[in-house]
Amino acid sequence: MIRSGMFLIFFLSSTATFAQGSCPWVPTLGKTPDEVAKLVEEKSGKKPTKACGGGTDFKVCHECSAKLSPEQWRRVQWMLAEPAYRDWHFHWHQNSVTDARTKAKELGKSENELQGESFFYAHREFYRNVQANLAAMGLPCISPWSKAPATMDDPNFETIESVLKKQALPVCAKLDPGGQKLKQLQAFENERPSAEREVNEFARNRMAEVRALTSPTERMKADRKAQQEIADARAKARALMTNKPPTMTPQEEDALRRCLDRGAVRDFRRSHEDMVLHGTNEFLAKNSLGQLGHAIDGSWHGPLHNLYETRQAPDCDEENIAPHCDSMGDAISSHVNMNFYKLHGLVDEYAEKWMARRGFEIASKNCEGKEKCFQWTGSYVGESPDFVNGSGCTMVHGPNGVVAANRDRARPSKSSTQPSRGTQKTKQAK
Ligand SMILES: [Cu+2]
Repeated sequence: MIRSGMFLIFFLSSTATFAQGSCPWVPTLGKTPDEVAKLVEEKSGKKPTKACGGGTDFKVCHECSAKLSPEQWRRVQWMLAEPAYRDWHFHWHQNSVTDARTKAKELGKSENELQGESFFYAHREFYRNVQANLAAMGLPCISPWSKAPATMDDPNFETIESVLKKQALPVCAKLDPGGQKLKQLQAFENERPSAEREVNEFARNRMAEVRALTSPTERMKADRKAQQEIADARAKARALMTNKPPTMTPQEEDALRRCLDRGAVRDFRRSHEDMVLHGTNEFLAKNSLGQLGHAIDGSWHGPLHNLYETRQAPDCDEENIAPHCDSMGDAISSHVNMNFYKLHGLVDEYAEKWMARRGFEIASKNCEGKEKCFQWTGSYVGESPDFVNGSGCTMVHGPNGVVAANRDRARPSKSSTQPSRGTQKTKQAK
């Protein structure tokens, strides 16, 4: 069911100024960098000379900006919010693994490697399409986060820090005005998993011994003894930890713990080590591009999405396709969010670094006759919208806001084998 609000928008379509062939978006998928640059020049009247992040593939911009105003961003959001665009990104995540599996069998290659390459490849296409469309409208392109923070507290990674600050709930500030206790508790929580792993293993072994006993009385006695030993081991492990929890009453600790229960921050802190590791020369030398992509996709990429996840507006259900439905936590909406491009631009920096180390200057699906060219093997992009006058062009923004045009095209057809999208909440696939 389409929400009544959406009906209103679609009825407006009969009065919209949209006409066949007047789709404002520049289609970039599968085009060479020169072809994209030419399209940008035609629309904007200026030859693009800059790449904002990424390599030569991205030389489609006039200028780069760390941040666009919400109004500027909204202009390209109309394209990204198109139902067919949402489906494109969503189904890419749904289908890229299957595609890699099929291709791996055909080529006798590793599935993970092909998937990892496609992860870079497809996101490059998403990224480039946004950059080109911003430039075509005469707007600056969005610069990615340029490097991984050396530590979680690296001042160069201000955006992360500002998110952390924003996420500190007011109630936490009240409980712990200087934030010291929270920091202590956080350090303690970060150290705890490794300490607990050992105790858990000890507990597992001890309980296996108990279960192996056949006499019920002996088993009961042994169980009591084992429980005590496990409790002692837990207390000992806590005592050996470098970071201690702050001294406070159990109630206070409980309340403070709730402040810490910002899962996204915690997860990102845990995966931050990988973020640094994946950029080291040793890691880049040892792994193929596909392995690198697969490693990033499976470690810090997801937590970084979650870190920037904002609560989806209450009216953003499965049917609401409006541009403000741009939560970073779901593949149906994350690509509508500006931070997605900052994040995937950063992901792409790793691919660039990998290529540079090996002397590649360009990457192409067809390197024939080209020098220093990395030939993509995993290059699954899924089904992109038709930007000329089809499924990628059902909404056009007018001077006073939304003009949604062409009612027939507003919902792309979905095959019954495809999962319902809005209900998918994938933690890694975004
Ligand atoms: Cu992502």
